[in-house]
Amino acid sequence: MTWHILGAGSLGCLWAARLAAQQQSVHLVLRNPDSIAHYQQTPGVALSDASRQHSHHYPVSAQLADHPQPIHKLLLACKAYDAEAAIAQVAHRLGQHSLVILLQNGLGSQQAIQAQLPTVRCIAASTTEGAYLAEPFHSVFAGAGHTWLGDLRPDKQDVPQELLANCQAAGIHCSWTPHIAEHLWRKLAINCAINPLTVLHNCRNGELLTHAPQINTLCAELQQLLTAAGQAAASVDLLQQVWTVIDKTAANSSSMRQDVAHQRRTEISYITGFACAQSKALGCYTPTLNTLHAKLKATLAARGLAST
Ligand code: NAD
Ligand code: KPL
Repeated sequence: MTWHILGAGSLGCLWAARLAAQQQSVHLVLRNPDSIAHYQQTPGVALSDASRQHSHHYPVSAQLADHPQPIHKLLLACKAYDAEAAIAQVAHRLGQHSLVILLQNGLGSQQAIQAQLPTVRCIAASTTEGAYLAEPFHSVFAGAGHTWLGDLRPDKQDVPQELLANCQAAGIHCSWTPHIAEHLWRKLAINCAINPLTVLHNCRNGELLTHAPQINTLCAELQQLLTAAGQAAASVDLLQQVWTVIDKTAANSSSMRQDVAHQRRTEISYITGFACAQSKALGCYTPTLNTLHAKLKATLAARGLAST
């Protein structure tokens, strides 16, 4: 079955290249005719390994959102803040047998899209893979990882075997989980504990060791929040997990710090923004988290970046 990939950035091109390498039929859905024209000047989607010594091009076709072809399998690979608008552009091409994989970080966009498409099966993904763009349509696979896939609706748990087989055949390490919400909330909490502080202290992940008391307080509040949100399982050993991630990624800049360094919009509304909104709605006491979010917004605004 044909894949459509909406969002031809780092992860969208990474997926497109790997699927195309296995002769799976893939179409990129690009923003506008200029983007199509730009893409047509290239030899196709390019994929390099982390060393950038080996690159391959894949002549994947490209189309616009208003193309008449129905979409059966869609990978939505844009940023969380673009997701609702992007899906709205192709909603008329989706049917009740379509599958949509939502690759967005954080939380909030996935639920909004499932509400926007009540009859379409939306599968949320949580990935530890890492990629960046060397240039437009050229993805560098910077970090191998694993992708968890699962349905946000508890009543829809039949495993989409063909989809998983397609991904695995393309070398995409992935597994199905009936507990995707738990994965997403845990990743959200880890992102809340690490990413904003790396921006506020302008430091690499490992340097957060010098801010241990703040991280410990933050994790205690996040644990309370996860429990109040019905995600107690995601809160187990959160502090230990945060320190493990900090240790394993000590030399890295968090994705949020990289966004700020490149003057790109962050996904703050879907990370600390979502956590603070949930905390308020659930009546949790999370003063450290709230202050962190407010400081982050002020820092972004001072740098001329969107604070939503
Ligand atoms: P990206 O910015 O590299 O790519 C997103 C692409 O979507 C851009 O090319 C953008 O132009 C396109 N897009 C947005 N709206 C569109 C529309 N309406 N029509 C067509 N194209 C549209 O982003 P990314 O790094 O690939 O990340 C995608 C998501 O995956 C994010 O939520 C990110 O946090 C998450 N994620 C990324 C990585 C990574 O290593 N890159 C790792 C884990 C999670
Ligand atoms: O996921 C991450 C990110 O940079 O977005 C890490 C740093 C691994 C955890 O917050």
